Amino acid sequence: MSVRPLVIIPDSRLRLISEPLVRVDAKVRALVEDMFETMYDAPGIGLAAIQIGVPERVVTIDTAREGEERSPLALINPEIVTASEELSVYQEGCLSIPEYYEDVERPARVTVRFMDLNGEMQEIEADGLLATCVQHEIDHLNGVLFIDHISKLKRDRVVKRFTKVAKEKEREAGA
Ligand code: GNR
Ligand code: NI
Repeated sequence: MSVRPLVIIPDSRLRLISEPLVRVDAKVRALVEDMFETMYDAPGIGLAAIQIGVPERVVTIDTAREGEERSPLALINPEIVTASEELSVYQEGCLSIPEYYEDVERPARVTVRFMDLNGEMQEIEADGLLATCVQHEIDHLNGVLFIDHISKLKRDRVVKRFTKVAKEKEREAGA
């Protein structure tokens, strides 16, 4: 069990399409444990495996508030099967784009099909923050970031800022 380093933009791994899993074995369970540990440590309400550099279709979520009991949810190969026409707006953030927040509009309710840690198919209906979070995480599995849903002007500005920081860090490390 360990907290793993987070992959931050503009790292090109965040643009990979993650691979589906064929079965849930001990290796997948160990990955999920590391993902929960990393997500709670951050802290964040969701994490996709690619955010710790693993291009597999695995997501962890816990939208319980601080002080509330934990409600961990692990989704293997999650898929949206239905989405409401009604949209809702949430201010989103992403552990791969630290300390940047912007409003994003998405379907207000979704039905999600996935495999659980016992390898059994499950379906959940989500609304509110959970609906937003699960869509944000499934986007990660497809190489999509929440900044892809905002204006190009805002997106270019934030990518530029993180690119500059990454170059500075690289230079410090190399010097
Ligand atoms: O911690 C997170 N908070 C959040 C807030 C609003 C919408 C989505 C999210 S997910 C984010 C963690 C993350 O980057 N998951 O990929
Ligand atoms: Ni994210």
